[in-house]
Amino acid sequence: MTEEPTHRVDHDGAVATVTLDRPDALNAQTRASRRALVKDLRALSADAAVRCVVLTGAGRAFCAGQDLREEGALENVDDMIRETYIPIVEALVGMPKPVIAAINGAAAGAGLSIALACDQRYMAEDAVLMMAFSNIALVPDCGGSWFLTRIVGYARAFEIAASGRRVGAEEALALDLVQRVLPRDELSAATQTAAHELAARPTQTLGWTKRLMRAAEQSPLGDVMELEAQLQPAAVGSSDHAEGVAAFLEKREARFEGR
Ligand code: T3D
Repeated sequence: MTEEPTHRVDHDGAVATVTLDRPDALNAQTRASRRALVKDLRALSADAAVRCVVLTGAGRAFCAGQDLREEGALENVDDMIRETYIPIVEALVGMPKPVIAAINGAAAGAGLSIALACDQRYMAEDAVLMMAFSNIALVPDCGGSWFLTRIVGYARAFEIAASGRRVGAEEALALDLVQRVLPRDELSAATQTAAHELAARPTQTLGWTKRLMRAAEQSPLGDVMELEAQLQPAAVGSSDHAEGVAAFLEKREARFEGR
């Protein structure tokens, strides 16, 4: 039996858009949907023609987290997390190119964790973020506690997680949980414009920048400066660096190719 696709991947030039596509379940995720997602995220990671990824949801939600109707979802939950949730986060964080979440509607539970694992978040003005885990007496997973604490600090992160309340767009922007808030009907176009702009930047170097800044969140200054010293020779040797310097000296726009 062929399984229904649970997300789709659309390509437009160097931008790939991954749309979680179970709208009747608010794009809640099952074990099978997460396996399929991991596979495609890894493929996008390896595809040099893709220079920016957008992650969004079909219908009125971004992602409601775990599908609470999935039979057997809680069997061997620790292994399930290791096998399917953690690899999604690792694929997004380790993606050697920018990933923008276009939060078109509710991002709840692991759905919020997944959005927080992206590099940037654009949010529809009527969308909500929810650390829904405590509402069903679960602890945060999929990296949610790590990302939220780093972005908003311990006290605010704990309050949001413990209450399980809805965080609206205005508050999310003020807390830097999202970088832009847009009317719902403008979200997709604005995200695509930003994605195409990012895709025209020196992609390989942005991948290394991601790596450095993620390391900076958890490593001492000396370690990060050492990693900078290790990565800079590769950046210096890149054709995009040569193009960037040439464009600067010739007073023209650089045409980066991502390598
Ligand atoms: O459990 C494990 O395996 C461990 C791993 C856990 C990871 C997690 O993600 S735990 C957290 C799971 N997610 C939630 O608890 C979120 C539950 N959903 C909500 O809180 C709300 O639905 C939303 C805030 C997302 C949206 O609210 P609203 O008012 O816009 O919609 P609604 O009316 O609550 O939901 C609409 C429908 O979607 C409804 O179905 P119905 O009545 O129309 O047939 C609702 O049951 C369904 N739905 C919403 N979330 C889920 C879901 N169905 C399955 N799984 C869901 N997560």
